[in-house]
Formats: sequence, structure tokens, C-alpha cells
Amino acid sequence: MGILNLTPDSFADGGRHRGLEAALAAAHRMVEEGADLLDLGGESTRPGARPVPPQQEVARVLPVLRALRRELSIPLSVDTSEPLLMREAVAAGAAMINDVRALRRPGALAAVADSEVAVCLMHMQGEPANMQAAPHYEDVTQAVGDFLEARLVACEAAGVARERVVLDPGFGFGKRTTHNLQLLAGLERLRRRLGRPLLVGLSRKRSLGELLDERPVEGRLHASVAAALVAAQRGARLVRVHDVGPTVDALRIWEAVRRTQESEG
Ligand code: HH2
Repeated sequence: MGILNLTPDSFADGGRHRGLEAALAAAHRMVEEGADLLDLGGESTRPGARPVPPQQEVARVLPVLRALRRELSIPLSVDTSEPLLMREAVAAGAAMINDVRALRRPGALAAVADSEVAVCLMHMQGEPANMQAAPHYEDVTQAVGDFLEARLVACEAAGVARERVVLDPGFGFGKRTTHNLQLLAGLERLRRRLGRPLLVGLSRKRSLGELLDERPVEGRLHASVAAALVAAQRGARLVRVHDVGPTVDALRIWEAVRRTQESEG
């Protein structure tokens, strides 16, 4: 899953895709590099990010979504917690709603239930404005599993079949580096418990910088590729990344080894 942030303030690529032309060019590049789907976002959720008014979020995402629907054949996901944008995105042909708040905003569950699109439910402790203040867990993998299971049940009760749902532990969302490492180490356990495909987003995130002696965001490419590969090997079905080409290369090598291992029994 290639990330296409249409925001001025995203932590890794904010302001990079200003204007329709730049956004479309970035999308085409990611597809050429091997992305299987793209995730369009109109609001940054980095720690401390300010909320964006719904109409502004819609105005950032919708023209790009509409143009990409005409130009590309791969599925398009929209990263939003806002029911207004969810409904507009579905009407414009989005294949998935990716919600870091797991459809907890009033009206969000109904917006997805009234459609047939896929949905990604993510775990977050707190809100972007305060989530990194003092994250605390007894057992982070257990807590994230409990939350995601409860949201899966809420979805089903609202009429969203579990076959439509992808789940995401929410790396970096109200989690310290140790929590992120524990989640990654326990990903296989989480996958078996939840029984739904997992999406993992670690690309260029702060924890990777912290593990590399405070490496700034521009120097986290190799760590991001490694993290995506580790996540895939531990059962992630989708990896959400900024650097599509290098990630696809790494996954193809692993895939080749895996296929050889399978064919040799
Ligand atoms: N991470 C970000 C945004 N959306 N969605 C899912 N499902 N999982 C994630 O880990 C995730 C996400 C944050 O990354 P990015 O979009 O690059 O930054 P920003 O929120 O600053 O736009």
C-alpha cells in the first residue's frame, strides 16, 4: 500500500504533493514501482497534529481520488475518520476506508455499513494531539487485540461483515518504541487471535529513528524496508509505505525464497 498524503503537514511527506499534478505523478510513480493499492489522506495524524475541518479534508482528497479512479486500475483507499469524506469517497469509487480511529466517530460506522467497501480498523490510544504524552499498557499485544476484537464485533453489529475488515495494531499511535517492538514481536500471535488480515504501517516512523540513534526522517529508508519485511514475515498482509520501489524489491526476494521452500516441501 503506497501512501499518498495530500496534506501540508504530514510528518514524512507533508507538502510534497501540492496540487493535482504533483499528486497524480506521485501516484503513477508508486504504481510503476509495484504498489497494489494506494492510500489517500487529507489529514495528518502525526503526534500533535491539528484536526482539519471536514470540508477541507474532502476538498483535499476528492479531486485526486476522482482523477486516479479514471487513470488507474488498482484499488484506492482513503485514510479518514470523517463520515462525510467516507460517504463521498465511496460514491467516488474508493475500494477501502482506512480509519485510524476504527470508526468511532459518530456516523462513521453507519457510513461504512451503508456501503460495500473494505475497511481498515486501527488501534490508537488517545488522540493524535495527546497520544504520545504517556502511553501505558500492562500487555500491549493483549490490549490491542482486545480493542480490535471489540471493534470487529461493533462492526458486525452495525452490518459490516467481518470479511470486509482489515485490522491494524497502529504502530506509533499512543505507543513508545518498546510497545511497537512488542507488537511487532507478537504480530503472529495477534494475527492468529484475530483471524483477519493485518495491515502494518511503520514507514519512516519515529521509533525507527529512535532505534538508530535518533536518525532523522530522511534517513529511515533502509529501516523502513527492514520493518516492512519483518512485518510481512510475521503475518502482515498489507504494508503501508512511503518508499514503494525498495519495499517491493525486498518483498520479492522473500517471496522467491518462500516459494522455493514450499516447492521443496
Ligand atoms: N499511519 C499513519 C497514517 N495512517 N493508517 C493505518 N492504517 N496505519 C498506520 O500505521 C497509519 C495510518 C501515519 O503516517 P503518515 O500518513 O505518513 O503521516 P501523517 O499522519 O503525518 O500524514
